[in-house]
Amino acid sequence: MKDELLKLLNDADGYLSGQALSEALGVSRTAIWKAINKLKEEGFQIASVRNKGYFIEKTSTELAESSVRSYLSSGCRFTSVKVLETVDSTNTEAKRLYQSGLRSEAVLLSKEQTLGKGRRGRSWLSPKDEGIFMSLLLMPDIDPVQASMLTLVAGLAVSEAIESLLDLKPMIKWPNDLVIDGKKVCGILTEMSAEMDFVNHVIVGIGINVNQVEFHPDIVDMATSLKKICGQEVNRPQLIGRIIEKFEVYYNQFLTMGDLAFMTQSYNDRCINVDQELKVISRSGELKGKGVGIEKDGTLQIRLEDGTITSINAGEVSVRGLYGYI
Ligand code: BT5
Repeated sequence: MKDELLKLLNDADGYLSGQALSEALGVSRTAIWKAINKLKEEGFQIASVRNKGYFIEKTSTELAESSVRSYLSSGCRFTSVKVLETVDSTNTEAKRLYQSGLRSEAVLLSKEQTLGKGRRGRSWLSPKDEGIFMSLLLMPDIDPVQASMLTLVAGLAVSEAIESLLDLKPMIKWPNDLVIDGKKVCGILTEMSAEMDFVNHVIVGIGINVNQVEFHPDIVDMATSLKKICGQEVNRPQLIGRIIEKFEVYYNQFLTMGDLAFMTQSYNDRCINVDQELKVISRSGELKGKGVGIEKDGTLQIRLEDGTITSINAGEVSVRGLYGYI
């Protein structure tokens, strides 16, 4: 109830009366008063004014630990949220944190990256103060072959988080890109340290072009940002909070079920590769076909030109649309 109360306060434009809150949450006004006191004890700045009700001090849109935390519910599994001024790569830093002994799941953000990483040695351009550069350090009790599914969990979480705040529906280009109007707005890099049958840690790195409007010449034709699409500055801490919240829900379901059956439909609904002509480039050569959708193990099914269906694994292939970037 406390978390729902916090959400109502955070989303409100002005004061909310005790009566309105008790009706919205279906609890007594005394219960609201007690929950407000608990939130204050936790450090939330909530004003209570007679005859007006409650008002939460809006956190700044600056990227800071406190502003991100204010959007997270108190039961969030990620108890550690850290924001760095600058770093080579948040994924690399998360790995260093693990190596130096950190053993709790954590969220690591940086205002800029000087050596942001894409897949297979590619780079992720990460201009200061304009994007979201975030790594989730996870220690899931899963088989190493399941780790690539976390890229898809993150993709769905980011896409839904953006949609819920900005009324845009980013499509997912399997396995790791989000695309709006044919251009890339987010990329995900999942890295893992594992033994044959045991995962030490998984790092899910998420890069989102948020408030930049100028792009490096290398990517100007293929990249876009949320601000470019929706025409307004986007509140990064709020978006980060929403992403973590969505990710946590799906991550918990994934850990319980061990596969992605719970989200294949939502994923395929957003997957730009469904019914799209594809070229798959793998170590063993090239395949052409049409995307069918993901399976519960995270593989993408493709109907080949001869009508047979094959499944491809995220770790092994690069998928390109036959025409242009998508
Ligand atoms: C990705 O790789 O898309 C994964 C990107 C992951 C970035 C996050 S940021 C936080 C965390 N820390 C890290 O160091 N990395 C993660 P890939 O599919 O290989 O795409 C890389 C390609 O995307 C590059 O070769 C460029 O063509 C293009 N690219 C680079 N920067 C971009 C940007 N800001 N926006 C759109 N496209 C970009």
